[in-house]
Amino acid sequence: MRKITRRLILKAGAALGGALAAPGWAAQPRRVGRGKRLWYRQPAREWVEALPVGNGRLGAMVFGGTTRERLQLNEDTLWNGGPYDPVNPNAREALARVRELIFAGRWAEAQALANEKVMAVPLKQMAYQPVGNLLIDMPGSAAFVSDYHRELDLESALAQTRFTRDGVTFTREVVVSPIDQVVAVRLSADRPGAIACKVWLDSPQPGAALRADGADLVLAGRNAAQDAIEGAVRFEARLAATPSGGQLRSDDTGLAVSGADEVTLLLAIATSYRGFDDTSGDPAALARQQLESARGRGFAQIASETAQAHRALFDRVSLDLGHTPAAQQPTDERIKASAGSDDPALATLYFDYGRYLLICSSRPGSQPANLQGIWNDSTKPPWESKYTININTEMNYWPAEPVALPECTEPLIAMIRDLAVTGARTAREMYGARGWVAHHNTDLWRATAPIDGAQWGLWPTGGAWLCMHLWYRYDYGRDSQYLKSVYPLMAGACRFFLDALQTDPRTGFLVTNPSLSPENVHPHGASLCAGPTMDMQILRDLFGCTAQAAALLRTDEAFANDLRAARVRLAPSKIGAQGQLHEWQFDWDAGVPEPHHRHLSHLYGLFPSDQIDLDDTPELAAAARKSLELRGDESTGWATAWRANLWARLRDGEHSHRILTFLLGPERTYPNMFDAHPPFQIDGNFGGTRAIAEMLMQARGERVRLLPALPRAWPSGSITGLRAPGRTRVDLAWRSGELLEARLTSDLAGDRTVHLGSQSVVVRLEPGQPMRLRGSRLLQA
Ligand code: FUC
Repeated sequence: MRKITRRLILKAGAALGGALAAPGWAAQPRRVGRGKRLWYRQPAREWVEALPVGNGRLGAMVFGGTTRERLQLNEDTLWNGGPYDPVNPNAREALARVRELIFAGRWAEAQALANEKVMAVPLKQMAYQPVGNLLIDMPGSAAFVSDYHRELDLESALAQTRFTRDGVTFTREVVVSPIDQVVAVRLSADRPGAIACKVWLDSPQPGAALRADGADLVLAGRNAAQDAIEGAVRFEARLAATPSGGQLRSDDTGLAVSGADEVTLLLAIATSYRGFDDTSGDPAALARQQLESARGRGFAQIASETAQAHRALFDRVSLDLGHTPAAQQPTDERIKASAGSDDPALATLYFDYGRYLLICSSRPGSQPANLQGIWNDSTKPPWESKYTININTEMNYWPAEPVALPECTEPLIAMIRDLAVTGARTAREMYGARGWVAHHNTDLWRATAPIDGAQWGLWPTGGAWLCMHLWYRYDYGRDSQYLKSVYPLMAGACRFFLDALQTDPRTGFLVTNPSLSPENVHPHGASLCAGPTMDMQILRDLFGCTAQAAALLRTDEAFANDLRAARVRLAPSKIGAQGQLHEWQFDWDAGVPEPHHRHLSHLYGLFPSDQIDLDDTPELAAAARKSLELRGDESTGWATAWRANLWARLRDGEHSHRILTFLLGPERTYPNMFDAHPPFQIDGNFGGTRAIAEMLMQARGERVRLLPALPRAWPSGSITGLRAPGRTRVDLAWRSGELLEARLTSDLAGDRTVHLGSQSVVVRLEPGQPMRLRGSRLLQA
């Protein structure tokens, strides 16, 4: 290994003059097929063809109809129910027996008892809800429409519909402003006085009623009860129309505009939700206030400030995987043709769309992205469109740090703060333990008890896994004030396990009990077990980083020592008779009823964790590979995305790309590019985005691996603005499958080990001084 010294850096710095002009990252001129946008030649016929816009809190799906426009609306705090505590009062007493039965090998009996005594009341959590629709009817027939075009511009976060009828070209633009907190719509035409429309709001929520309030329209309602939990959320939407020219009339059925040159619609939506234990907000006052401050600002200003705020995040990363003529087709046609076409730019679009969706569904102050981000049109959404924290919520945030969107994790961090409160009660009452615990799901009310049924829900490691995202945020950003603020959450999650872990009488190792390997039934007629591999891997990570955090913060030395002592007593990952990684403490993998189970829980150690690594733990990496082969390549959307990440970690770019091709094809990607579980679930979009990043660069601690899984299908390309731990920025360009140039920049001085194939060099980064490495031998520039 070569060491690159300070003297060499100075030399590299001197050579920097030419770096920005290097062909790899020259700005691409905008041409058809190059724009970062989704586009179509027809209106959306169904919801999965409509285009999502959002500001983290407010979301809309834009259909782009020619006689009726529909904006399907969401607000991220409109969920069923109200504050509730689902801990089962019988759970604690029954748990001792459940544990005994599990250690005695009577797993099915343990599961039956747990189902009878331990599970949450109610057994389900609350569902995320749609607000309703903003509808715009325009006169004229769809039959006389020509030159139809509909698009979503990922850079300006603007959805646009354009068409011609009776010689007039109509344009409709939609943005959701993170600054003004309104949905803004502009209707315009190329002939004066041509805009006529009727505008109104509807809602599937109980008792929702529409009325005119002066010139505004107001829709007020409340949420529904569910599973005997009373609805406690009130909401209000307020809509104002500002026509230029023409006339505006409003009554309790809607607004009518005629003879206008242009109309701007502004829509504010608010609820009474103030927190998981407080629904005393005043939605009418909030919506009025939001609308008042946006009114009079004009669509152009709102849209340009929205674009500016969006681009401040979106423009941090730029990916180019090359373009072929396939990229000139409409997005739905590209998806349909993707399996047989050479269209590397489709992967680029998927990557850009993933970043777009994260920015639009998870902004500071909003709720975290749920199973559908913020976009849900059903009052009975799949899996309640809530937070499934045995993979799906974590996957939503897999791209955040590497694609330089750390702010987008703030809602997740805020949710973990809430869970540490509600989960402390669950820990105490259900387990008699300190700290806090969250099982496999949570909702707006931050419920933490086990739900659905023991075979899915009695998994105590959801909160622990979420806490890893607290650590990633620190590791990438190295802000010790931030670490101090989240350390108590990590310590609380650890404290629960210090109390709740059991000594396995067979092996003497510390194990979780009861637990399960997410949603997988083992050969003994149950999921419940002790010490599934995933739990051990997650706790090894959590105890390790929490002890490290305590050391960095110079606090809790004795506690950190307890964590280190417990960590080495956790049952290790093991290799089984098939050469596979054990999913459980026993070598059960060959006998499972569902060999292609979608979850890859025991491979957590390979990704997202790095406990298993080709260089550091080659035997375990080979076993993980075997397990991955046994599970197969094609699965549900998110599970396919996880597979692509895992193969990238095994540095098999061809395999990863093959899986990604399936993910981007019509079976797993809807025409609007939303991931298909099926049905729509946004995690696959985010997991796929991370997989693309992971194929190009992998980083852990102070180690950076360049182009670890570059497939032949992406022979030349570049990416700028990726992030690695230690506030490190990584820019890369490659040609004919070979590294052209890499540029590492950090404002923290320190060594980084850079790997490329079998080459590696240690470079010393100095604040703000880019370090350039050239070619397949990593020569300093
Ligand atoms: C887990 C998965 C399902 C689905 C659901 C939301 O239960 O096993 O596939 O993604 O979450």
